[in-house]
Amino acid sequence: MRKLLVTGGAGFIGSNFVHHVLSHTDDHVTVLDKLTYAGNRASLDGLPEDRLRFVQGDIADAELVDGLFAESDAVVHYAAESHNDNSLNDPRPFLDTNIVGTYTLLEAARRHGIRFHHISTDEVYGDLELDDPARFSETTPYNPSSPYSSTKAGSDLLVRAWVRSFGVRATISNCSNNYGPYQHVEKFIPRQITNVIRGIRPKLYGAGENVRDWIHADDHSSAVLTILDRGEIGETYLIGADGEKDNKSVVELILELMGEPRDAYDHVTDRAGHDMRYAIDSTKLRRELGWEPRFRDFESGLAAAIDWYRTNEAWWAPSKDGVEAFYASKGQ
Ligand code: NAD
Ligand code: TDX
Repeated sequence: MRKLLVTGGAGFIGSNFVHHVLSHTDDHVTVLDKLTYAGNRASLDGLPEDRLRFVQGDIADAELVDGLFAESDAVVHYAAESHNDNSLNDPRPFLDTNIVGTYTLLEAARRHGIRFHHISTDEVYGDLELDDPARFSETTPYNPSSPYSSTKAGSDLLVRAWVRSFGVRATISNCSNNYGPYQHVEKFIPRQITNVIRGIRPKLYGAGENVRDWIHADDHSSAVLTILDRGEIGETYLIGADGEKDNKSVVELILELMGEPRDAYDHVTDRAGHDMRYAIDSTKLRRELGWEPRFRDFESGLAAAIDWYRTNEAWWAPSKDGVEAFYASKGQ
């Protein structure tokens, strides 16, 4: 029986991983989460209480972190400020959590000699042209565009340095865009679904040609558990499920699945520095660790997510008006 510490376990992907671990292993999980605007304790409701402990706190709190590392066998680090649009508005929390917070965890991992898995993003590689046949791989040079992605890139480089200089037993994964239940309504897909539910027209940044490589959050979780169990220390693994789609097609599909005309959306002010295209080549993870995604049909995964937002309005409604007021103030 392993004792796992999961940072950011009340967020979208972290909570998915906690659900996944508790249903696929005998592990006991401690979640460390600050419960920022993005964290929601209710995302962990219904899980077995004898195998899950929740600690509210900051990953940059060295004393708290040290005590929790002393009681754990391994750490999976999801906690982050995660939204590009927020990072353009106020970068400071991104530096505090993504850089200083990760540093604080690495120092504790070093002191306690503990296995550490760092969750990161494909955005550290910058973006690709629409007609570029290339996809990101583990050897693509870092070239982040936004305050968010540059702080994630910085956190990845800290992990690599702590592996090489101090022998920390860490792995890193960089995943593409996730979708599924429990995602905050600030993000693209939940924003458009909940807009339609509320009778608001979906909002597409710029021309909507930008491409994201979508993966279901359940597939991200199974990949992370695979890397935690079988990944080689010091290695980086890219996680992706061959799900490239342009934003315009995604909005049109959401409208169609929700019974609305496919063109019932607005074009709004584009994001500053908007990355054009992300695309992941996950050959290394598949070949070396034998991982495969289960959700290969985006349309049915999206339909299930739409059902979830329809039946779980109490989960997202408290955030919706504030998020839309923030976007409206920026013409988005
Ligand atoms: P999220 O914003 O939904 O959740 C982040 C969680 O971290 C929240 O529960 C929040 O309360 C917590 N948190 C924030 N600051 C904290 C702090 N200082 N101390 C403790 N807890 C804190 O984000 P997400 O979409 O679930 O992303 C989780 C991780 O996965 C991030 O590291 C992100 O970079 C990475 N990632 C996300 C995606 C995606 O598509 N969403 C893709 C690839 C990688
Ligand atoms: O209302 C919108 N309209 C729109 O066209 C919003 C919120 C977004 N967009 C566009 C911007 C992007 O091209 O949709 C795309 C996806 O936007 P986000 O959901 O904000 O995701 P992105 O910026 O791609 O980053 C996400 O994937 C990588 C996560 O938020 C990151 O945490 C992760 O690292």
